Amino acid sequence: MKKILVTGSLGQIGSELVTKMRSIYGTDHVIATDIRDNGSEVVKAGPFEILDVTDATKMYNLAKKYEVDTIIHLAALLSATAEKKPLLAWNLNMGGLVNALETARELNCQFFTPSSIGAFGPSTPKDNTPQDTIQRPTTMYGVNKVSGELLCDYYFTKFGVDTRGVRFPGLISYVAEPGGGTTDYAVEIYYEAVKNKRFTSYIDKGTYMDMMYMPDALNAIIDLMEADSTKLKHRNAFNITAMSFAPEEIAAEIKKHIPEFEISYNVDPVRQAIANSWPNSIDATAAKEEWGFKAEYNLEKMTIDMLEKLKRKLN
Ligand code: VAH
Repeated sequence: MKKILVTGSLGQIGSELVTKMRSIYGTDHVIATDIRDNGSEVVKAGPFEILDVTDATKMYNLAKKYEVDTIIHLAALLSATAEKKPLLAWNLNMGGLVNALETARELNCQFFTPSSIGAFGPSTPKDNTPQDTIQRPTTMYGVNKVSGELLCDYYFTKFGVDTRGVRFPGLISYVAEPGGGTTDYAVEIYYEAVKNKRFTSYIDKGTYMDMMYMPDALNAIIDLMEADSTKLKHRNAFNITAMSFAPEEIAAEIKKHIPEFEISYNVDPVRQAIANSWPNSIDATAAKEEWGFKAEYNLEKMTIDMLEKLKRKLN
């Protein structure tokens, strides 16, 4: 039976992935860790440890103490924050990753860490971006993600560590609010629609980015980690996506449910420049063929669920 250590467990992905994995593998089989204790259900419902991922010794000791066989490494700074604090981002994103990979190597653990559409740059083909293509990102986050992909492949070929990863698009969820991303406008718009029936977007109209609803992201992680390794031609990391839209399109979908909802624009040049450097849409054929990736939610279905869940959460 799997025994899993998750870093960044209180973040946007971790806070839902830990709960879902505990329901599948057993509460005591999923050890949640994060740099702080926020008293949430993730902390209270099962094993939780404080862990700063730049502390290699503590990470190794925790993995050994709980005799884990799987490491899900999520702790990282996202694109907009990384652009504001590039050296902190390099030290945390790459230092944490090396520590997690070394722990996985020494304790023979299976390993997952996410990459991102941020691993592509302005010279990457923007439409239906291929699985294997040019990756010259112009953000520190993108440099971290491309370096991370290469490092994870190196640990697989050099040391035989079973490393796997996906290039996540923007993730949309109603449980833990994301922090410091470029695609987070697509989360905030739902909160503002429910609370104020209006939203000012920092990303300009006509800016297309790949997106995915969190339930599909969680299933992708679990499906990839359970996949038959002999079928994997790629490892770090697979293109996956569910939809691609621009701000005016998500606004129009919300208006179908909240007719008085209005969107306006106050473009943030930093996050707009990041968004402009990313693909408009990516091709997920390799993930579909090698491990059966599929997304259940499109923009229409996600909007129905997000608005329903947020009306309950906020009211
Ligand atoms: C970000 N949500 O905006 C993250 C993600 C593809 C975007 O990597 O930085």
